[in-house]
Order: sequence, then C-alpha cells, then structure tokens
Amino acid sequence: MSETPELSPTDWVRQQTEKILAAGTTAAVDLDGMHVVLFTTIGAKSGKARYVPLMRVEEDGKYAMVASKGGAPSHPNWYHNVKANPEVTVQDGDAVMTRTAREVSGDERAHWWTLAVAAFPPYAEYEKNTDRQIPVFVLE
Ligand code: F42
Repeated sequence: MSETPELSPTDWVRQQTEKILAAGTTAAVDLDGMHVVLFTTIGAKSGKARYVPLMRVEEDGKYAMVASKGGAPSHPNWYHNVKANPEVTVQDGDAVMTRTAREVSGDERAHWWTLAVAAFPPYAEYEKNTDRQIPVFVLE
C-alpha cells in the first residue's frame, strides 16, 4: 500500500486518527476510557486506502471489527469495503499487522458479540436501537 490512506470526513473520527498517527500508537486515544485500534481498509469502488478506527475487541491475538456505526440503520461504508477487499491492516498500540477479515455468523458471531459488549458496553445499546443485525468480522 504505497498511497497515504484517506482520513474520515467525520471530524471527531478524523481527529482521533490524527492523534494516533502523530503519537505512533493507538494508546493516544480512547472512547470513554475504552481502547481503540486503527484499521486500514481498501475502498470497494475507489480502491482507496482509508483509516478506520474501531473499538479494540481481541481474543488470543485475533481482532474483531464491529460494524455498529453507533446503532445507525445502515451499515457503515467500510463494511462494504471490507466485504469486497478483506485484506486489512490493524494497528494495536504501535504494532501493525496485516490480516484477512471474515464476517462471522451463528455461534461464532454470538461468541464475538459477547466479547465485543465486554470490551465496549454501549454496543448492547446500539443493537437495541437498530433493526439490522450488527455485522462482526474476525481477522485471521
Ligand atoms: N464505528 C463502528 O462502526 N464501530 C466501532 O466500534 C467504532 C469505534 C470507533 C472508535 C473511535 C473512533 O474514532 C471511531 C469509531 N467508529 C466506530 C467510527 C468509525 O471509524 C467510522 O467512522 C464509522 O463506522 C462510519 O464509517 P463509514 O465508512 O460509513 O464512514 C463514513 C463517514 C466515511 O468515512 N465515508 C467515507 C467518505 O469519504 O464518505 C468513505 C467512502 C467510501 O467508503 N467509499 C467507497 C469506496 O470505494 O471508496 C465507495 C462507497 C460507495 O458505495 O459509494
């Protein structure tokens, strides 16, 4: 990935991403005291690399991506980008890893959903506030 990834058009998300990039570590930010990690995704149509900060949901060195978008009625754009281009990078602290994202379902999703809500309890509220099932990817 040679081009510089695009920053979010959403102010608070862009500001959090800029803080991580300036510090070189995701430890530079949090959401209500909870950990954030920084993903880089590739646009489904544009092919552009984009930074996407998400909550840190991790087990045994595997990370999840929870497409909650604050309980909005539609999936975030990045959900479609990751479906189309599942190779992503994840930065946790100052470590950057390349992984392949797979959307999970059934018992596997239920397991990761429990971990997600433990890492960031507001996900439970987001689920109540939307009719869609919030997608969860696991990175391998
Ligand atoms: N969002 C979550 O969904 N889950 C989280 O756990 C989460 C945590 C979090 C923590 C810190 C933080 O700073 C932000 C956090 N967010 C979390 C917000 C997250 O980073 C995203 O901002 C949010 O999920 C919305 O994602 P989005 O991809 O819908 O964002 C929009 C605003 C956006 O960036 N749009 C871009 C744009 O330029 O408009 C992307 C455009 C795009 O993807 N284009 C596609 C392409 O090919 O390039 C084509 C799209 C098309 O079909 O036209």
